[in-house]
Amino acid sequence: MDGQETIAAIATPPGAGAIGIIRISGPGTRQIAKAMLGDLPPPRQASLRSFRGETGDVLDQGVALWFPSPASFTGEDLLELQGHGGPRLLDLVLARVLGAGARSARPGEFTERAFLNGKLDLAQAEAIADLIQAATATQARLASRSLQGIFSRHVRALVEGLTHLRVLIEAGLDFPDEELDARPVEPAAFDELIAAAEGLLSRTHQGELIRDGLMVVIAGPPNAGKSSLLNALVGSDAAIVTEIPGTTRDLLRAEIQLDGLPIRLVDTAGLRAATDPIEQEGVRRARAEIAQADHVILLTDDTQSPEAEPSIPRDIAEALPTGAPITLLRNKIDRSGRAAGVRERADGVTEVACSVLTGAGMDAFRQYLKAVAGYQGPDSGEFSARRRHVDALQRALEQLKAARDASRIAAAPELIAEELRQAQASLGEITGEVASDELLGRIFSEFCIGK
Ligand SMILES: Nc1nc2c(ncn2[C@@H]2O[C@H](COP(=O)(O)OP(=O)(O)O)[C@@H](O)[C@H]2O)c(=O)[nH]1
Ligand SMILES: [Mg+2]
Repeated sequence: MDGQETIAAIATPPGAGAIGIIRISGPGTRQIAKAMLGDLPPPRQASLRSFRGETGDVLDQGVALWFPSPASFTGEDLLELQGHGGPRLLDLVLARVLGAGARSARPGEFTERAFLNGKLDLAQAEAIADLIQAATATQARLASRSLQGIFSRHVRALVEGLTHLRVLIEAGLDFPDEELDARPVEPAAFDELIAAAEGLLSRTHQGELIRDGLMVVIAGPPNAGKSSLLNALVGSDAAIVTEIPGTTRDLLRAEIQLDGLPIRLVDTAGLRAATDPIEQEGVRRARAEIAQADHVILLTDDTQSPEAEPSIPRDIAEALPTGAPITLLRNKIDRSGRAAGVRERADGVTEVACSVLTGAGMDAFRQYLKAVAGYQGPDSGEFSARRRHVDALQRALEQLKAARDASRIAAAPELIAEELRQAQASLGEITGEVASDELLGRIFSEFCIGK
């Protein structure tokens, strides 16, 4: 990362538009502005200017916005040239800016500089990308709240409580002989913090669910009604349905929303010992999808074995990521005569009885899908969050609990202090106080150019 270079990019989307914006940031911006505009426009005011080429020819005319450091998005000197939105014209103006000493910005580089200059924290920077990529109104609303710093404030409040505890414990380390400070911190002092972390984890999980949704894989033997289920959930004939077993060979993907919860559905080839090489490949791909699923729906044809309690095949259970549930769906109850509904069996397997064809039991199944994911509805989200935030909070929570356990057995204060230090570092990963170059690279490379 070289903050000394001046960067430039077209900030508006590719293609023709009413307005095209070029952004320039860095120490050379002042010079470039003078060269192209003739003078430095008054700060933070829209100024009509001609954008001039190297020989003084007018390339375009438009609004120039000059934001001297530090009061700019990046914290550096920043210039925005708002001209006409013709792609060739914009290329021409950008080439002129690059010729005057800037280099092309990498994706997300403006936001990365804003982060490195302390204009926003890492969770806020991520919220910018989420805001731009939001596919639903709820996603956009929650990303905007994260960008405002609502999520970060919750994390900071937790860090504050943690710091307070650390001070108490580390004071005991530094002044072991003083009566007052040597008194061990009561385990109950941890409880409030742990409860706060648990509450935040649950809300962060909601935010992550609304942003990322779930991947639900539909599996089971040929002809059980898997493709029919996908069609019913999507509400259109996306997949081919026939009475011929082995119809589906390719994976079929569809995205749906249940009450604001995004779900990526995958319909797979029926799992059986296929002899046809095409179908074999389909079965192999079905298994590969199962290994990445958040939830597997295993269909059975209830007319085939209405009396039996079908079991979950071992290979499927083992292929599934840890923690991802499998649900057994007894389909075609319109012909088997079973009552629709969801029930938990004595062996812990959840069974859903329904008819994809008639729709009996399908509403209960939809409700069930949301409940298993822990989704509390579109109004439950408070801010947007990502998987890495959930992971970091989970780690911080475990470390907090470890600290409490250590204090319960009156362990050495050094041990307790170390657990708390680690919990604080985990929380610091969310806001970016603790972040590797690799993590930053991964986050900012997802941005679009010019942001
Ligand atoms: N009676 C009845 N037939 C169904 C139901 N669901 C699917 N089918 C039929 O079962 C056959 C196989 O369905 P399909 O979705 O292609 O199964 P897949 O091989 O698992 O994808 C088709 O003829 C469907 O019309 C149901 O709930 N009741
Ligand atoms: Mg099928």
